[in-house]
Amino acid sequence: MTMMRRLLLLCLLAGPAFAAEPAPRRVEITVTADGYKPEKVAAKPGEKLVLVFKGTADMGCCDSIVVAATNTKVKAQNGKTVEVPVTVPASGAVTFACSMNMCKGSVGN
Ligand SMILES: [Cu+2]
Repeated sequence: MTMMRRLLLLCLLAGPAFAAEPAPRRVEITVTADGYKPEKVAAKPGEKLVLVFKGTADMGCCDSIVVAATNTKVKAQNGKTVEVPVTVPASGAVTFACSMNMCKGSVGN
């Protein structure tokens, strides 16, 4: 086996270990009739997160959550969580709101 081949083989074997991405940060957001808590989540441009919406007994219309950037609609339920993965854009933020656009929140800077 030549030196080149040996190096190539080593790279192929080591590759996947280096390519593995860290798990996205999980952020818990409590849904209340008063809005989303927290309603602003600080995150870096390009950062991947999982928004974990936690349902409560009194949510009003805030329970229907729309993430416009990914065209995602979810419904929060009392005592349960619903997860929405998001990626923060290079500039600005990912916003989410209830389907009536009354309760609002954002992830980014
Ligand atoms: Cu609403």
